[in-house]
Amino acid sequence: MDLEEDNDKVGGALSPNSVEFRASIRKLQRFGNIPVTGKIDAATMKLINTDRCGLKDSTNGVIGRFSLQGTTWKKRDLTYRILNYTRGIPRYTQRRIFRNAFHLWQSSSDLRIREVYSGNADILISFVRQVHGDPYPFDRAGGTLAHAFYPHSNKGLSGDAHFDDDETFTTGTSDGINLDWVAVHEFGHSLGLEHSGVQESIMYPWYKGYIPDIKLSNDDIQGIQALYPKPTERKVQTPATAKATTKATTTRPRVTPRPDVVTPRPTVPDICSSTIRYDTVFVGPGKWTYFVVGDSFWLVDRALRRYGPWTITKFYKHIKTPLDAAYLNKLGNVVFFKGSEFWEYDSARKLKGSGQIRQYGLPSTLENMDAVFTWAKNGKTYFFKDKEYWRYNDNSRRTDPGYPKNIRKAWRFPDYINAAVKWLNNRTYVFRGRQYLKLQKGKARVERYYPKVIADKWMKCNSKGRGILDSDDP
Ligand code: SRS
Ligand code: ZN
Ligand code: ZN
Repeated sequence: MDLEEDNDKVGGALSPNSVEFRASIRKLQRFGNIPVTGKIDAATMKLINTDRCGLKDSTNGVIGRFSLQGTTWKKRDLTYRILNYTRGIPRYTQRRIFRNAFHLWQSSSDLRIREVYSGNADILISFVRQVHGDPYPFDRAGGTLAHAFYPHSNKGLSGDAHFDDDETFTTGTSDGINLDWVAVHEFGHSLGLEHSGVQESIMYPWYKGYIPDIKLSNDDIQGIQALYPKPTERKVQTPATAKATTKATTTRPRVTPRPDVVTPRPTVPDICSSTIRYDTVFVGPGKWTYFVVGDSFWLVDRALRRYGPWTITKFYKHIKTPLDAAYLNKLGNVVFFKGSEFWEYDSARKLKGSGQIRQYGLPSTLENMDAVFTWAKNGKTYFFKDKEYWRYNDNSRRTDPGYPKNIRKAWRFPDYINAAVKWLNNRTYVFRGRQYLKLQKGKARVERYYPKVIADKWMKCNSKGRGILDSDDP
C-alpha cells in the first residue's frame, strides 16, 4: 500500500469517528493483513507499533504486556537541547513550540524542564531522515512522523526525540504535519509515557491532525502524574497507587512504543569484566561501532560514548549467535558470518543475501572464522582463522590466489584473534582476549604502545568520563 497518499488526509483535524479517519484505518488494516474493523483495536495498535514504524515491538506486541516496565527520570530537573531545525518554520518559533510542549507536561507534574544551548542535555532533539544512527530508520514522508526514547537508564539516547525531516512540519495551519502535536506526543514518550487507547489523549498512537490549541487530556494528566506527581497530590497518592488508579479508572491500554532498548538485561555479560571476549566488532551503516557478545551488543559512537546493551537478533532477525565475524562491505551492507553461513543486510536492515559462505566467494576452510576487516590501504578484505588469513576482493567476490598465508609472518600480530575492525579513522584495530592493538597506517605492523586494554579505552570502564567527549582515538 502506498501510505504516502495518506499524508493529505492528516492535514486537518480528523475525528476518530469520521468517515475519512475510519477509511484510513481500514486501508492500514488491509495493508497489514489484519481484520478490517475501521477501529484502532488491539491488532491495529500492534501493527502501528511494529517494523514499518521503525519501532519493532519486542516479541508478540500484546497490548499491555509492558505496562509494568515503565522507566522514569530519577531527577526532577531536566534539560533539553535542540540540535538542529526543520526548514519552513522560523527557528524561534520551533524553539517556542518545544518550550510550550515541555511546559504542558511540566505544569501537570513536578518536573522542571529547561533548554540549554550547548554541552550535554538529558533530552536531545533533532530532525533526521531515514537511516540516522540509531537502529530505527525513518520511512520517508508519511508513516512514522517521529520517535523518542524512554527515560530508561537516564543516560545516552534515553529521552532523545527524533523528528522525521522528510515530513513537512508546520504550525498554525492544517497543511502539513503539526509540529506542536508531534512534539507534545514525543516528549510524553521521553518522560516515560506509553501509548493510550483514549482517543482524546495526546498519547494516542495516531496523529489526528491540526488542532489550534493543544491541551493535555485528563488521561494524559493522569499518566504524567502517575510518574511525577505534584507535591500536593503526592501526599494523597503515591506513584504506585496513582498508577493503579490510572489503570483501574481509564481505558488506557499501555502499549510500548519502543522495545526494551536501553535497559540492560540482567543476563548480559558485564562489559567491564576482564573475561569478556567480543565475538565481533564492526562499524555499521550509521557509523556506530557494534561490539557483539553472544546475543548482546553495545554501540559506541565516534566520541566513544557507549549505549546498550540490546539483543542483536531483534535487529538482524535471521542471524545465528554467537557470531564469528562481521564487517561493512563495499556496498555499505553489513555481512555476518557464523560457521558455514553468512547473512548480508542493507542499511535499512533488509536481508539482501544469505547462504553458505561459498556463495559469498569464501573457501569452506574459512568456516568458523575468527575475524574480518577491510584494509584501508588497498580496499581489500582480509579474513582470519586460527593461524592463517585470506585476502578477498569485494568487487569480484572471490579470494585472491596464493592464500591462505601465515598471520604472524605477514601482519606481525598474534594468531587466534577474536575480532577486528576498520574503524572510523580508517585505522585497523585487532581484538584478542581482553586486549586490542592498532595497526600502523598503511603498514602491516602494530603501532607502538599497543596492546591496550579494551575495557579501559573503548568502554571507559575505569574513567568517570563516560559521556564526555574524548578527542583521543583509541
Ligand atoms: S510514535 N512516537 N508513536 C510516532 C507517532 C506516529 O508517527 N504515528 C503514526 C502516524 O500517526 N502517522 C501519520 C501519518 C501516516 C498515516 C498512515 C497510517 N499510519 C506520532 C504521532 C502519534 C504524533 C502511526 C501510523 C499511522 C503509521 C501509519 C505508522 C503507517 C507507519 C505506517 C513512534
Ligand atoms: Zn531515531
Ligand atoms: Zn507514540
